[in-house]
Amino acid sequence: KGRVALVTGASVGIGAAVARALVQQGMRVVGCARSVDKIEKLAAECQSAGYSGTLIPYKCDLSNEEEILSMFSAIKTLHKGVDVCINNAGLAHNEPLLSGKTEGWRNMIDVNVLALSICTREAYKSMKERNVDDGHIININSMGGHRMVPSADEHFYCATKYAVTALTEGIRQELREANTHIRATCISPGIVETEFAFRHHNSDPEKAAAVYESMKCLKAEDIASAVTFVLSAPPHVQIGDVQMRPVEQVS
Ligand code: NJP
Repeated sequence: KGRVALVTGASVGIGAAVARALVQQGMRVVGCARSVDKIEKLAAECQSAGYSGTLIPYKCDLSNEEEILSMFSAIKTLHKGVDVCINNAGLAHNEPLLSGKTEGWRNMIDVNVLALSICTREAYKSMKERNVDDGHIININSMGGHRMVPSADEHFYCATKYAVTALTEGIRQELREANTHIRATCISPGIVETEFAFRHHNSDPEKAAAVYESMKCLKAEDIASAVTFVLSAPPHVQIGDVQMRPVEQVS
């Protein structure tokens, strides 16, 4: 309560659900994305619902480091700093390894890997300069960050999420070496019913329809519940990774 959380990719899907849940719990949430109008709408909804926290919309293209650094500097000026950083923004282009376009690969690395790393470094800097010892970095990973999906369209995306698995463990180790009690966790969902999942199967709409019809997918709110669970763990508990799939998902 009263803490400042940054949620990246807060305009739709999982990020919007996480932002809403944290505002409901009384946090001051800076929600960023390119479509800031959607975050403004969500902020108004949170206010009308009478939630005790606030949602502050911030327009930021996370593939641009200068925009990320300006955002952290604005957060420092207006809200003193960040106590919790939820690295949620992510994307998947269907670009196989043997035929995909470099541009699509680069975009996935920029947002899924580099933006997450830059935000983590800047959030840690902000926590350290204010002696925040109970901060938390939460990375929204994927089950694709733990096993390769047998679909050429998803191989590069999986590689970026394997990077998130390695980065989360590396961040945890560096935080310990720095002698802080700041924690690092990743949450690894299977299929979640969001625009991401629909877009991802665009290349084969029949396949998408079959997947969605055949199983009850996770909801964005399920991931938001995992985030609030992780944040509510007692200070001595380090949750490394929460893997969650729909019951009916096989791979
Ligand atoms: O995705 P989606 P989800 N700069 O597409 C933002 C992981 N995941 O909520 O800029 C700034 O609905 C974008 O905002 P905008 C997945 O890998 C998902 O499902 O306005 N923001 C939007 O808010 C990802 O890490 C599934 O377009 C940028 C958000 O990112 C996380 O969950 C399964 C941006 C994407 O919203 C959230 O995914 C899984 C940029 N350059 C893992 N580019 C699943 N849904 O099935 C994108 O295993 N964003």
